[in-house]
Amino acid sequence: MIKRRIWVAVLAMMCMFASGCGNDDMIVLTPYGDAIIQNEGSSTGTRTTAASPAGRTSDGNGAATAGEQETAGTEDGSDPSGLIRVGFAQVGAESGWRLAQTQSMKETFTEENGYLFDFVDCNNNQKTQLQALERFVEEGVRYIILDPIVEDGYEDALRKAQDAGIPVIIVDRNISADASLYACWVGSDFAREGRDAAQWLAAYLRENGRESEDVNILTILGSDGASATTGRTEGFEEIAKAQGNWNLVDRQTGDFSKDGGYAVMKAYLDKYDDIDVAVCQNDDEAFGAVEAIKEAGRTCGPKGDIIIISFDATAAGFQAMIDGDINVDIECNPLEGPFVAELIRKMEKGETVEEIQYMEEGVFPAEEAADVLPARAY
Ligand code: GYE
Repeated sequence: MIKRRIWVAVLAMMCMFASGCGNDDMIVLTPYGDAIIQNEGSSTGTRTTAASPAGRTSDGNGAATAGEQETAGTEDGSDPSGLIRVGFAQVGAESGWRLAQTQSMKETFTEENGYLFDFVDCNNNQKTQLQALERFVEEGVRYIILDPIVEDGYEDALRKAQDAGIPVIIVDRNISADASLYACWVGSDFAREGRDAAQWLAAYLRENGRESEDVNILTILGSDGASATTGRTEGFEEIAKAQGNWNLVDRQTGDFSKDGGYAVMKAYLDKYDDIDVAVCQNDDEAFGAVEAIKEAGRTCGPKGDIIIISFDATAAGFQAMIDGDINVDIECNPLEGPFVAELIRKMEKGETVEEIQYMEEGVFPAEEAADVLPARAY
């Protein structure tokens, strides 16, 4: 590996100084500090936003540069003050995770750091989000950050941004639009999170001598159409279906909110007598579910009847584990601001950016919560 890194670095330098590479070759910087040579048209999972003398062009599809449109800012999309204008179309404020992500972005894109940040809370409404994107393009921001509420329906908006030469960085949730329509994506591997949850459950049942029991599982889904929902569901079900004795009894949406989690769990408790596991697709839903379980005179958590699996691993989720209400929290890391800033820094310099970047995440069972919580950043 080290040998390979030295080799590619040497090759990259030879290429730069001896112009031994064709015009179409480009040097790609990987997140590990490696430099690799990439031919135009070859795909190594990275994307270039080439620099023009004015600082930026579109992502290579021959669309207009920012200077060719009428904007409220300067020609290259920066503010007259010299700050870089960045528009962020945020999903909403439905959960503790979401607030942590918003804070990460707001702390990163400050005026002190050289940015003029245009933040829009889209209140979980795709129409509002599409309007925000349209306004960003009309006003000629330099970069757009989009956290897509649902997977589908962004093609036209992305095409307009591309035509205006504005790179779009997708964060957190995935999008079904063709990857050629946006610059790059930073977020979580939701299917892996779902598999992690199911694998934790399999190990937990084994440790407690319950591996051959019938296990009745109820899921409280996240918001409809969101990739965080579909990914976590697919990942969990992939492992669950291979178990033979796990029954996926029901799944209904709690919309990633505490109220939603409460309402769905209350309905489940009325309808089903024998519930072994409740999979809550985020912490807020888990808090609502725990409330409904307690109100019904039932118990949950490591010492209770119903096993609670949650996602996000916010500080409040850790506290609920310490309080004995949740069994395990699958981490989803919302601190994406610095990653996005690094992508913008590279694009400003005309460097290649990573097309896909996953956040680093772990699995936290209740017995570790008290030790880990003090070091948590969100
Ligand atoms: O799990 C949930 C939020 O998209 C990963 O959305 C995000 C999810 C997160 O509301 O709490």
